[in-house]
Amino acid sequence: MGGRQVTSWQGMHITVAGLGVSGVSAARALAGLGASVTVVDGGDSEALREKAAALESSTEGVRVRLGDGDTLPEGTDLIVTSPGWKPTSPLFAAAAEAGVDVVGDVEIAWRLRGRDGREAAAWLAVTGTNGKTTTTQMLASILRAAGLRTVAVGNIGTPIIDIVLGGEPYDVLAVELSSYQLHWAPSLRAHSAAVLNLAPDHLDWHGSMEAYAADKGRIYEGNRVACVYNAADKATEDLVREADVEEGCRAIGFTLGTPGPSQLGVVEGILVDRAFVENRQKNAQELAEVADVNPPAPHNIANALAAAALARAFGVPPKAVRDGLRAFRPDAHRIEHVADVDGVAYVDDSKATNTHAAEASLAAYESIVWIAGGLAKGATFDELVSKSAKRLRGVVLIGADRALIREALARHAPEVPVVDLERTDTGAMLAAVREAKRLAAAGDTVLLAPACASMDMFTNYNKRGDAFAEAVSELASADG
Ligand code: UMA
Repeated sequence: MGGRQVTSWQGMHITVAGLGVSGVSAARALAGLGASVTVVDGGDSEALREKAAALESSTEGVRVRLGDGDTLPEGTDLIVTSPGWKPTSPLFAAAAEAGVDVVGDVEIAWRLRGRDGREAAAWLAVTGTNGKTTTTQMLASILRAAGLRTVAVGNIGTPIIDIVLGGEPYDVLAVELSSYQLHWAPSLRAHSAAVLNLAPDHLDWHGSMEAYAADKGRIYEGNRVACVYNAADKATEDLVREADVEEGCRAIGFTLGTPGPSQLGVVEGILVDRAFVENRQKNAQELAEVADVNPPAPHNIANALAAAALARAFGVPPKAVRDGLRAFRPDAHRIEHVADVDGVAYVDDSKATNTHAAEASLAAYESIVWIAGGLAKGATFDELVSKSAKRLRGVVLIGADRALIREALARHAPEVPVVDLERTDTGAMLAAVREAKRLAAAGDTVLLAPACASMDMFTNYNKRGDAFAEAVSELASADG
């Protein structure tokens, strides 16, 4: 990847790989700058056809080719890829052969910033295997509390090109970046950045753990003020050490313990800053109380400390950290930690209404009592159950299509105890939580991740999640 810096897009022939969220955003922006854009996508569904027609008719200079994601369009000067495309894709092999560069939408956004003549907003960037969306949202909340014009963008779902070219003036952006996006953004140089943690993930895409870590580590390249790392995760600190940063850029750690100099940490229930204070050998600055973090679970306190470190690197005062953390509300019913009772965590992922979402939340815990079932909407459960079997301590089934899950469990996890409640009434949730509690041991997680829609029993998934939380609190107070 040569990293050729393009200054004029007029008349360039650009191939955009992927007609997803980032592909549509990139195609519109580049055509708007005068490029001639061909979007290619390996898919050819009805939905993609409709999307292609809408894009072609609304944007001059864009044409879409569906059903072939492998062949390089004639005359391509540059490929702008969506993050999901693997580096080993045949399209990129063809590009390499033809001497054509491949970059991602984040790289394009970086090159386009400040185009309107205004000073470009600074980028505070967040990556990590887990917690990056929450941390990015917390960071945006803190920056807003400081009176700054900001928005949370990137992997979080809002394509960053749209924000950079959108015309709205921002002081600073809270940017969530995935390892894929980092891979395709060679010239990105953030003001400051954080890697929250590093665990094996997306290895099929990156090829190896080393390649995955190296792509995550790119977030620190060229940082100007702070590289924020997790003191409990040495791999993140190693990435800081390996990064080539601007003169004077500091390594800032966060820890759930007492912070050393140049760290943020926790002392007697208080989040404290020993990095961005005068005389950090002796002084510490109180930022917020642990109780200001929503929810105050350990992994989330770590997220809050990382967000606070980035905000402080940008010069945000301590009070705004507290106010921003207080104002932050996690997305409801999305892997929401409801309570800890007798050493068992109760987690509401009622929003997991399909197997894909349920698989993601089941992957987040080691030993699980799983509450599942509802309306399957034609789904099958073999893959989900076989992938998750080793994590299951027990299963409680509710809802209309629970037999489908029960049969998949019998096939792929015959040794896991299953309680089939044979109920579809609203009150079944209390019985389900009671059964789950009975199956769980200290250290386990009781996880509501139904992999099904809720409408057989509840008005919607919000009501299902609320019923779960009420049942947990009822059982906890009955105990207490
Ligand atoms: N496609 C092909 N060939 C391929 C791969 C994909 O033709 O080899 C086509 C698909 O048919 C589809 C399109 O490309 O039409 C999808 O592209 P994409 O998978 O890159 O998805 P986008 O819709 O552009 O969304 C991407 C991010 N997706 C991924 O990284 C997989 C979104 O992150 C992000 O919100 C969005 O850009 C805006 O920046 C999602 C995600 O799952 C949330 N991220 C992963 C994660 O968080 O773990 C990294």
